Amino acid sequence: MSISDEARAILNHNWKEAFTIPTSKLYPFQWMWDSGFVALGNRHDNVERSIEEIKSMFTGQWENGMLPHIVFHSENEDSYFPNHDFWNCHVNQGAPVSVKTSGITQPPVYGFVLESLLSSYPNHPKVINLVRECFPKVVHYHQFLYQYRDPNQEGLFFIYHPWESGRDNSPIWDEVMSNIKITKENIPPYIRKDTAISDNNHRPTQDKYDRYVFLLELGKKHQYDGIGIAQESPFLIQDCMMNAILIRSNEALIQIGEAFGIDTEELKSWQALSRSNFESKFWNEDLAHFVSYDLRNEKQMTHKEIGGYIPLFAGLASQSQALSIKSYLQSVHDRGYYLCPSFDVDSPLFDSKRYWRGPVWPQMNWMLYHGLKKYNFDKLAQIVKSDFIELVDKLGFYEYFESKKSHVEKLTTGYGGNNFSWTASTYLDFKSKI
Ligand code: 9WN
Repeated sequence: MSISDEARAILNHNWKEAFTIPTSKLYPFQWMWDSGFVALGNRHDNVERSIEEIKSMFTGQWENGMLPHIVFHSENEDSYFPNHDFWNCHVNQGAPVSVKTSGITQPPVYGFVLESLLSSYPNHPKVINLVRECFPKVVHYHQFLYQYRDPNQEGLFFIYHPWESGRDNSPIWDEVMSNIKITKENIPPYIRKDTAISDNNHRPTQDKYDRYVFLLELGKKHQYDGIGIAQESPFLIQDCMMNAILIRSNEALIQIGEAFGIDTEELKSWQALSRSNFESKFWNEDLAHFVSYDLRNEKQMTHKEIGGYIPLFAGLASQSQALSIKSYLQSVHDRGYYLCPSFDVDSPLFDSKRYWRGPVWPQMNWMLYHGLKKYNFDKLAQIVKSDFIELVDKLGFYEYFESKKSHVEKLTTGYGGNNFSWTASTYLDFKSKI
């Protein structure tokens, strides 16, 4: 079996009739941004499956527009914590009744996912129908972010839980998370499931999990409604990557809307506001990097990390900003790392094997590759693509990978879950000619 055939077999195995799970046991439900990347990988061999995948995701959309980070289609699975009972989303009257969901969101990828499907299949009637059907739903989701998550009307939305960022255990959250005081009274008892399935040394620590639960409970207390959360949450971050992805998806929706004759005035005004504040909020001249912003403590979070390269994907970097990022990444490559480590390789907080603290992540390489291409950094883009392919060819379809080349030489597997959907789909997308 070729390696691409293995990728197809993984996607077949993880397909559960109408949606794809990231991997069995560790993540047995539909995750929001994972599904977007899976739809991109599936489009080459089975675009009908990509269509189903996206439709299934939107069955979880809330009345206020929120797209949740997990849709629990299969309620009997008990290998994941926190499950639907723990989230108890019915504290919010607008949570869907037909499916159970989580109460937080994830990176807003669906605008650019729809655009990518459409550019692969501009005349496919089912793709066109999907775009027509989902366009208003994605706009509604973006409206939710601007309405409920942007208290100062800056066009930049906040997150209140590291799980929303998709980069759950990144060191950028450490300072804010460590300031949350945990007592027996402020979190309910709970039992983790992940450490029984995946290596403890690769997963977030118990201290982190206590704080994840604390923030979940805070969301629940406010019916998962952004407005009360903005007043109380100690974790209130305008994440650079999340906002860059929102802007990239807005741009995709504007293009689609214009081609389909749909009114895009509201989208354009959101986009103008977001773009106008992005640089002043997120660019850090001393680091020559984009960084995130701690809205609760009103300061930039001065770390070099992978989310700071995603503005390239949205075309938000000036030529000189893009050049500094490029030369930094080139130096990381020259110093013996696979691109792209998820955190600053020179920081004492860097850990090349622990969840989001240094390893390479498939979907991040996908966005970075397209970002570098946008600025015509073709050689570096090629390295980002071929490093990922080399890691998979050598280590298999894992959730994430060791970033230090000298360590990879001694390894036979990647890290986290195996037979992972976004790894398989990114592999197929990178290998395709479209
Ligand atoms: C919480 C599914 C998800 C990804 C995230 C990744 C991890 C979950 C967890 O797995 O997060 O959402 O339990 O650790 O960090 O990016 O979407 O693959």
